Amino acid sequence: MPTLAVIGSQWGDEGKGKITDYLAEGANIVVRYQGGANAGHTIKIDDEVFALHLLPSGILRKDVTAVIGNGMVLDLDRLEEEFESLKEKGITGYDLRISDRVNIVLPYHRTLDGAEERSRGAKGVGTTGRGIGPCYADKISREGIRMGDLLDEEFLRSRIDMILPIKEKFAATLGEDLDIKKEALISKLLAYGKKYEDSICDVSVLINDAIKEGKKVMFEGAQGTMLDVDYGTYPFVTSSNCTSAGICTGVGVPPSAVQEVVGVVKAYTTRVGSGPFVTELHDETGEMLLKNGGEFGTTTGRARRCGWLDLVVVRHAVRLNGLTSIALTKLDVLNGIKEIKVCTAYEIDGEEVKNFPGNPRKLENAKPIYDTLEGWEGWTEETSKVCKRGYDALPEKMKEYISYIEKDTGVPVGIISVGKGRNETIDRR
Ligand code: 2SA
Ligand code: GDP
Ligand code: MG
Repeated sequence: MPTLAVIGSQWGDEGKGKITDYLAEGANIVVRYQGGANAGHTIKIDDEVFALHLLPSGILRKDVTAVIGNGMVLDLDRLEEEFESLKEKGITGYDLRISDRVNIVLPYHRTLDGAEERSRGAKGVGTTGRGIGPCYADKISREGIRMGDLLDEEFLRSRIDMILPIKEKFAATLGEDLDIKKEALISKLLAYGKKYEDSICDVSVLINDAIKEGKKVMFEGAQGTMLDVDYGTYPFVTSSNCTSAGICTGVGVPPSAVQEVVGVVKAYTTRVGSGPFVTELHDETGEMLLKNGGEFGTTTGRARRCGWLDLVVVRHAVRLNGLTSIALTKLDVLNGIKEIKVCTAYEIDGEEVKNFPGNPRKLENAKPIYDTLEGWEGWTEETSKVCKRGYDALPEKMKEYISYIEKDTGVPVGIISVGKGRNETIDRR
């Protein structure tokens, strides 16, 4: 299949990094279409662990062109840090392209992110503090700086002259003095422009041409469906369209360009940050998932909230993204649990609700309706060995869990992940 998207089907951290890296074998291009340095995609190759925030997960495969699409928000200081950490691990010589239209995260976006969160008080979103919301807000209110602007000093100056006073006034209303050193900022941006001049391009032309030539193009999502600014748990969401719809505007391709859509589903649910989470567990099972799953933010280190698999959420993701298959991850974390619960619907004000509600007040009253499945207690085989033997070697109860998800969602589970490594993966596609 020449084009394929990898999308988070829950609240992010489903294992998109691992799955994108796995699927990127033989790919020509991996392009990210939304989000910024708030993302944290972890990839384990042999004994080395890589945490990517801005760079597409294909960057670790030789011969893959990694592309930063216009729908992202790009923090060039963080990009430097990311290159540095890859260099320390011996990764150099990649092919990176950056959209001329991508909006740049500036230092004042990070300051404003913190100031806005503080102003929200107890009702805060729990952002990553990476300036994501303020940068996207500037994009929409037409007060952003884009990558292509860094190549044109006169234009950049005129933009900065217009934008800075507006930002300073707004910051003052939140009690912040941005204290921006204008000339230093302009010089820094121009230097970045020079540095990346050869990488800056029209991503829409690049990707559409590649598709016409029959190249294998992958679209990598960040965060997840429930953090989508339109269809997630608004206002507790990120500021971009994480769903497959975001690919069209975030890369500059028509809907027909996306042929396969792989939804990454974690075998249970996690969420980092504030907002509703119907299947959240506040007991020892929740603690066990946190501990065994290593559920700590890849970017901020925050502990993730944990709970049972919520199929209301997954069906929402199936419909919104047009999932053609599921990559089911972290099944190994459920090892040893006697009974596994799966949420199939919510009870809200005495009624059974099967579709994820848009009204946050309704969600406050939602109670999970569970089905209980037998776990695969006592399964102790080494996962990479089992994976070599294939699907049939998995414990019966795990296969029943997988079939249950397929039946409920109507989508085949094409990839099964039972560990962090590339070789801890079963491919049934
Ligand atoms: P923001 O910073 O404006 O995008 O925050 C808005 C909400 O989106 C959530 N969010 C995330 N949720 C899960 N994973 C993310 N990436 C990191 C990771 C997060 C981390 O891989 O672990 O390290 O904390 C991510 N990015 C944004 C965020 O928690 C807010 O709820
Ligand atoms: P992403 O944001 O969706 O890319 O996910 P993160 O990288 O933030 O978090 C997923 C974490 O789970 C990472 O530490 C991965 O290495 C790890 N992981 C991925 N798949 C599996 C799996 O099948 N089993 C286990 N135990 N860990 C996994
Ligand atoms: Mg993550």
